[in-house]
Order: sequence, then C-alpha cells, then structure tokens
Amino acid sequence: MDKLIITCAITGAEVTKENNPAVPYTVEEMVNASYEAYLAGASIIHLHARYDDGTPTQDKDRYDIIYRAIKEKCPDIIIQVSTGGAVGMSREERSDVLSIQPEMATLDCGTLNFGGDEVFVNTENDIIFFANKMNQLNVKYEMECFEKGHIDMTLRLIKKDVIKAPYHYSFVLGVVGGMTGEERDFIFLKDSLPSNSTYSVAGVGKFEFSLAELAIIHGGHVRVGLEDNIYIEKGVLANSNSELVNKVCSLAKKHNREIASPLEARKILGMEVK
Ligand code: KMH
Ligand code: ZN
Repeated sequence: MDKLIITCAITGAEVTKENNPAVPYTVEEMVNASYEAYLAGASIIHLHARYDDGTPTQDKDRYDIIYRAIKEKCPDIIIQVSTGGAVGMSREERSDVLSIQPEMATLDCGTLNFGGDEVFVNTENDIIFFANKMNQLNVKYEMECFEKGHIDMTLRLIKKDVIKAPYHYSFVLGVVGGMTGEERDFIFLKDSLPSNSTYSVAGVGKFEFSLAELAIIHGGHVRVGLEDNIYIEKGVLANSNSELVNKVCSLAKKHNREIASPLEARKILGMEVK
C-alpha cells in the first residue's frame, strides 16, 4: 500500500473565526497554519485565499502573496489552490487564481445544493472550462466529487479526452445537499473509480475522522482541516489545523500506514517531481 498523503484544508471560504477562532485569515496566520500542518505530516495544503477580514477571494495577486509566503516557509510542500472559491462566484472569477500557475488545483465535478438557498454551480461547460485551462497550464487537478453523479461526469469527460490521466479524486462527503460519508457511501464511490486512480477523502463535520480511518484502511488518502470540520472530537473545538493532522497521523499509526513526504506524494500522484 502507498504511504498516506495528508492534505490540510486550512481555511476554506465559508467557515469563520466565529465558528472557530483558529481559522486563519491573514497571510501570517495562513503561513503559520500551513507550517504547523506540514510539521505534523501534511504534504499538501488545500488553499483558499482570503483578505485580512476573512472575506474569501479568488484574486490572483492575493493568492500569489499567500502562495509565495507558504512556499518560503515550507519550500517542498504542495499547494493545491481552490478553483471552487465561494458559492456565487462566476467561473471567470474562480479561475483567476490559475494565472499564478499553481502546482495543483481542485476541479469541482458537479453542481450541488449547499444548504439553505445556496447552490454550488459547476455545469458541464464549467468543468470543461477549468479542465482545459489546467491542461494548458500543466496544473495537476484533484477532482472533487460530492456525490456519485460527479464521478460519472468525470468518466464522460475522460471519454471525451477533456480529463487526462493520471486521475486523482477527492470525495467530499457530508455537505448539506451532497452525499453522506457513511461506510457504504465510501465503498460505492471508491469502487466506481477508473482503475489506477488515486483518491483522497474529505469528511465534512462528523464524518471527518470515520472517513479518514476508512481511507487509511483501504489505501486511499486523507484531507482534514478547519475548512471541513472545526472539532477535534464531539463538542470540542480543535485548537489548530495541525491538531487535526496529528489525529490522522495517530489513526495511520494504529493501522501501520506510513505518512508520505511531499516528494513521495508527488510520486504517488504522478506529478512532476520538483
Ligand atoms: N467553498 C466551496 C463553495 C473547492 O475548494 O474546490 C467550494 C470548495 C471546493 O471549497
Ligand atoms: Zn475548498
């Protein structure tokens, strides 16, 4: 079994300091959160840019500042920028970040309800738009799937040669309006992937650690972080992103799964080794 790649989703676009004061907003807070997560065992940082007051942005200049600052502190880490941004942003706005030519980015593979009146829109043409851009810029994509229909969309776009191998997926489960993160959901999704795919799981809220453990056992990879879940255990706020990463490392140890370094992660994912 490959070593375990841990991604830390340090901030997201929706969670706030009111939810958990450890959510990073400023460049300095993002650098510190990334560095601590890296020291704890994360090899990928899933990054959303924000302004100092917490407002999410896809502005390339803001991303550039944060991206460089994290790389200065953790030179070998993989930074995966978000092209999902925040609900309501247009695809042009969301794609601005790609002009900094990040090493890796998310590719959201379908539309879903996001609770209340919110809809996270990813039409087929949106997905093609983002995939084409990332292919041109040689950006490695992680295909975020919030339910099974999103995997089916990737299969369609693989046939059309829009989505290129090697395929790397992320199951983001437990979003209000998306698929839940029960064991049966995980098995169904994992068994629906094209052969030779790699995948990571991101359990939202209460699903974070149960899904992480399933992925550890079955040879998948894991994403944790305050973007997805603000608790270290039921009713207890996490003190930091790194505390969540540490908990995954303990689960990995329990199941004798070694943790991948950033270099090893690049090799596992078929990325150019930098
Ligand atoms: N903030 C969500 C609307 C991604 O990073 O690509 C979208 C999201 C997915 O977080
Ligand atoms: Zn995200």
